[in-house]
Amino acid sequence: MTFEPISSVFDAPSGSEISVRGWIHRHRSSGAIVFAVLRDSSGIVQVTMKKGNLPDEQLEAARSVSLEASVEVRGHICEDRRAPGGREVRATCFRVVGPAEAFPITEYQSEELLLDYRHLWIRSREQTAVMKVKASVLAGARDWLREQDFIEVTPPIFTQNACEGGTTLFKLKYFDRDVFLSQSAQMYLEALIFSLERVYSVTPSFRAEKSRTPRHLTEYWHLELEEAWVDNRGNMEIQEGLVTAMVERVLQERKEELLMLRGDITPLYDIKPPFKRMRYQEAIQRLRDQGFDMEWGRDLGTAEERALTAEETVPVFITNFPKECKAFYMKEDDEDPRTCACADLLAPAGHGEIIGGSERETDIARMLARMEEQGICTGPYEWYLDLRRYGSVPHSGFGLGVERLVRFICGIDHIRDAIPFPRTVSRAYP
Ligand code: NSS
Repeated sequence: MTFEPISSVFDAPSGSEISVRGWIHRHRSSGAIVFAVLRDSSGIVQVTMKKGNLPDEQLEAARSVSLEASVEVRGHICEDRRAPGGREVRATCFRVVGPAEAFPITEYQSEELLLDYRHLWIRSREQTAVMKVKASVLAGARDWLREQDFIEVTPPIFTQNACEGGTTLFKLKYFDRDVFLSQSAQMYLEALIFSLERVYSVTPSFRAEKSRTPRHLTEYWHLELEEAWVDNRGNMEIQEGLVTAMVERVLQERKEELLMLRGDITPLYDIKPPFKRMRYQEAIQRLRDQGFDMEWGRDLGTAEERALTAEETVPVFITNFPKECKAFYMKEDDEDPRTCACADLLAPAGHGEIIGGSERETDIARMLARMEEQGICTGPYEWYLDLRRYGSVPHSGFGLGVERLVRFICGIDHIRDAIPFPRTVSRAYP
């Protein structure tokens, strides 16, 4: 028997015969008829098993089958307005492949229980939809980056550097010394532009952040780019192009999933260049006008980012952050030396930061001075400083939190639902 994807039930001619297989998603029997909704990776379909249409022992097997058992069905496609999608399969053959014990997830469950059973809960229609969206987001990024002559590279995860500061590092034993799990591939990407010029990577990044918020994971997927000969302005244009291509790809491939997840998809059509640009100075002024107590030099937090973007329909770049709240590798802005040539990209409608990026300092003396100011010991960074010693070149780059973007696109409340097996402060199981 050859099996077709369940979605093809809705494309094939009515009356034709089809074999499908999948898992029992819903199930009920009334008198001589058994109704089951079957699920596979392509969708769901109603299957009806009626006495006389299939051997009695198969009807009995269908009657007693449990939710989430895997099964094979052969039957005829029939129009039926009451069935999901307007069609059903009337079975002539039914076989259980893998029976199921009583499924531990029932209709109303606490969030904690769903997280304990995450390995089973990821079968849900919502979770499946999010994972499909995520795959399209990544495919859209990779295709666009290839068109723009970026080369995908594979940086390490074990590292001795703190790219984003010491407070959020996971330390582990590496034979007889300590290493960290990577917070960012940035420094390695910087090393790679000297031969490849335009590079990107997609890697897990790790942050030992005690933040229990709907936008923090301790392990997340990081899409990072680095570009030689590009300044901060060019860096922002690349971000606009990339984010637009990612959203466009999802709209092309995953409209049905988006409709299920967020209902209204029209706001996603507004994600097109130019995105808005606002200097930090203006941002804190606006925040003060809204009653926030914001002094110069403080980074924006969740509440501030939400307030700044609540009414926006396109993403907003906040540029020119004060040097004291940003990393030592960021280049000082030529026109406003109190600030960095940098930008954070905030998603609209209150979603907050999805990208952090900047032009990089290329001058070794200035970089050493910044490191000293911030009390960073240069030992582990000698190799990184070498990049300023041998053919230093103007360059910029950024990092996009894949789950942050997926959360925004899908309109989901919590970032943990943008990754199949979330790692947070309180959870590393299953
Ligand atoms: O700390 S970042 O703002 N910047 C960097 O790591 C740079 N070194 C990247 C680069 O230039 N190559 O993090 C970048 C993005 C940030 O905008 C978020 O979207 C995401 O990474 N991010 C996170 N996502 C989920 N959970 C956590 N904890 C998290 N931290 C950052």
